[in-house]
Amino acid sequence: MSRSIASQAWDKSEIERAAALGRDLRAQVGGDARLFAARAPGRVNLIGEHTDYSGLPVLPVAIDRSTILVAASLPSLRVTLRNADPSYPAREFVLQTRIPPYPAGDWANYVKAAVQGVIDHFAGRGVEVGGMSGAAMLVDGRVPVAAGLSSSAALTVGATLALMAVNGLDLPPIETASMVARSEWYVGTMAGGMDQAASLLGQRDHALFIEFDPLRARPVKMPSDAALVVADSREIADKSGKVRTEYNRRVVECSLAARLLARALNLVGVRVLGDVVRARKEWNTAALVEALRRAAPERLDPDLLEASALLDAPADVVARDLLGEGAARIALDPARPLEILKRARHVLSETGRVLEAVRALEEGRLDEMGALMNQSHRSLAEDFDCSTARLDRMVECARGAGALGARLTGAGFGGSIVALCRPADASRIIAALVRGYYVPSGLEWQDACAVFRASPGASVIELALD
Ligand code: NG1
Repeated sequence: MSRSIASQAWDKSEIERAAALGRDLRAQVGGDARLFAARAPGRVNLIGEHTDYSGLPVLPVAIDRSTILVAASLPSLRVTLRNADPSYPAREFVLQTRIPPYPAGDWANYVKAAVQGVIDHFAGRGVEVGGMSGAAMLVDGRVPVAAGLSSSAALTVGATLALMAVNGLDLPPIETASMVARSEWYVGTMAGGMDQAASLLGQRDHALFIEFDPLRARPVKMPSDAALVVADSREIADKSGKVRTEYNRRVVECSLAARLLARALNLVGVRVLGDVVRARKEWNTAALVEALRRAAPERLDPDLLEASALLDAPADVVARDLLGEGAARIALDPARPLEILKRARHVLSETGRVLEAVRALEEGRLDEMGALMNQSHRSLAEDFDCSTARLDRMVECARGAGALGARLTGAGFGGSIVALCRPADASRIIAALVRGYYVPSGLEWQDACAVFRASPGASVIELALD
């Protein structure tokens, strides 16, 4: 097997996985078909958690765990989809202007999200959906699922690149990242775009300083004396259920905080906290939090009546702006008040930490980077209420064994932690997690806890099988 388009981003095992998928797909579609293989990594976020949907920066790395998706064009509008893991059932759907999703939780919705994104984007550039080719796709995902490592973004990015390749469509990576940034809205998560950008724009041995509105990314070299231990709590952070409700609630709380702050500061056109930060060149967390404290109670009723009075806007308009409309409208638990002050304090202080973290990494000040990660975890636990007792225990274990810093990574509510350490300390930290967390919890640890490396972003190649 060789690659007709050379790409140094793929490692040997990924090429082998693509070749195996390619042979299987060729048996399905016939020997003459052109085969394309997309490789899309997951990501681990070093710092900047729950800031992306406020339009504020993040600092993730693309990881050396990837999804490989092989595709061939079909002479129809059909998309057929199979997964190398038989627990994910085969699916088939048709390219059309509005693709109806499968019921919530279906794995193939991430592929539908990708396909819908490509259709919508290229419709604006004169590509009619009726003129596109469908595709036969075969997937092999090795990014741990529901672990806060963005297996969903890896699948969505892989499917996006594969569908574009079979249709001869191309975009610069930054534009592809903007296009797929909103794709998970299709599955009902109001996600911010970090995961897709990290998967597409990652660079070997670099973290990415990603900013939004407009999307841009700058690689930040990982110091050679730094290592990353990533450990999955095996507490399922499943975005199709309770975690999605919690996540979307945080999105609403943050955008309400932004609007209240904007009113207090006489700013117009504000949707998210990032708009406030961008409007105030000389901002600092303490001053903005104080302004919010003066402008509104710390928590507000979920019926939004009080919010509407404070914003001096009709309640139905406030509800539509914050919760969306129609089938996509977010339902808020009427018994739980919306936390405004705590959420804003996390997002604003986390933004400050991201900016300091970039400087600390660039200057090789790993102790400082570790301290910022520890502060981030605390803020996520205390102000954002998205840690769990198990994640807290793992973070403690890692720090106790010599990690320079450790924190939950991703949305939280389960999922993984990331620990920053000196390479020589990594095995001691893993051993401490095994002894202090996995064994007492009766959990398998072999595939759950490892040193991860920053890997290159997603790419697509044409396969030439022997
Ligand atoms: P994970 O951990 O992959 O579910 C989620 C969002 C990100 C970001 C983080 C929190 C999705 C698909 N991704 O990540 O955009 O908001 O939480 O920083 O929901």
